[in-house]
Amino acid sequence: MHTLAVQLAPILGAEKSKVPFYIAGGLLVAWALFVSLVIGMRRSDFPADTSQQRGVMAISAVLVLAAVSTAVLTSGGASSSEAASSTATQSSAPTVEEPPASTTSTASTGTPTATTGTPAPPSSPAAGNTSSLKLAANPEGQLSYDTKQLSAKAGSVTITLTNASPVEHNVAIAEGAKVLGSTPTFAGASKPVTVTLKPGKYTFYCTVPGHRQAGMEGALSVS
Ligand SMILES: [Cu+2]
Repeated sequence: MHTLAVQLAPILGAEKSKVPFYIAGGLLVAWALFVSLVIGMRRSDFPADTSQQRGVMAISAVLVLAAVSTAVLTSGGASSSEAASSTATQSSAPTVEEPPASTTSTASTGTPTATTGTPAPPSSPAAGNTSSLKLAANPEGQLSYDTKQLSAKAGSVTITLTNASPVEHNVAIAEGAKVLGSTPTFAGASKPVTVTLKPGKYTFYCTVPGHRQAGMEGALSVS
């Protein structure tokens, strides 16, 4: 019975929490040996009847269930298939079961720090700023804004134009001769225009013909 020595070796070396698993597994192996060797070989008429057959099957089922369940309980989260296979290969059970438990714990603790470690998508520091500016056309219909000087931080710059007059206006943001963005041309409402700007000197003006020349323009300073 050198298989018994194989059974006892991991039991003595294993931690106490796995003892129920080895007891149940040992009982299962002992039962299998008993049925196959003692009864099966010496008694040719076995199983004698169906009740005896059912008794052997019932005891076998209970022992397999006990071995699998104790394997699952003592292995700390290993799947039932791993537990079932470890009952078949008893001697390698302690080394097989330890790695999955440790890898799952490091994986679960690793993910939260990974998600909190990168809160925002990569972007330049300047792009993080958002400036919101207000501009109004003359409410009496004169061709002028309420200011000729605006300033903003580099990044996303929004100018909201309020035009309470009956004359249609807009506001465009330009760098030199290049228009970077503009509101629609409208009257009796407020509409925004948003552009992303680096530090520098820009202009804003109304693109309705004649309005810029009449005075609807100003300087936009971005720092
Ligand atoms: Cu205008």
